[in-house]
Amino acid sequence: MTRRHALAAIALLAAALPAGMARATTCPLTIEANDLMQFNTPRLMLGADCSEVELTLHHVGKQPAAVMGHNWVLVRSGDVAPVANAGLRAGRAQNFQPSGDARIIAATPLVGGGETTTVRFSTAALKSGESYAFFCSTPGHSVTMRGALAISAAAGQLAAQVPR
Ligand SMILES: [Cu+2]
Repeated sequence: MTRRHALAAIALLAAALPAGMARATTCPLTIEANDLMQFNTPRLMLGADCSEVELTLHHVGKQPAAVMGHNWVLVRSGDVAPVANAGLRAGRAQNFQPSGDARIIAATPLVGGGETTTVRFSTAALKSGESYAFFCSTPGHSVTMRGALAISAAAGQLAAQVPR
C-alpha cells in the first residue's frame, strides 16, 4: 500500500467512528471551602465533551469537621432546598445526605479543615437545558455555600472554574 493509500484508509476509519464511540473524557473540577462557610466559586463549568467528572473538594480552613464540616452535593437547581431539608433529618452520621436519594446526582462526604475529598461521577444523567446546582448540606450552610454547575454547549472545552 502506498503512503497516500494508507493515509486515505486511516481517514476513512476515523470518519467511520460514530460520535458516540469517542473515548471517555474525564474532566477534573476543583473547589475550595473555608472556615467562613464559603466556596471559592459560585459557578463550575463543564465542557460538552466531559463524559465523566472528577470533582475535588478541598477544605482550606482549620476548623474540624464537627465544627465546620463541608461537603459538595450536586442536584437539579429546584432540589436544593428539599434535599438540604432531607439532609438535616439524615444527620451528621450520613454526611447530612439522605441515603439512597435519587435527587442526589453526586456528593462527597463531609471534610474538615485541611482535608480533601474527591467524587467521580458520570455526566450521563445530566441533560442539556436542565439547571444544576451544587451546595453544602451541613445545616444552614446552603444559604451561602451554593452555586451553579453549567454545561457548555461547546465541545472540546475543558472543565474550568470561574473565580468569585
Ligand atoms: Cu458547609
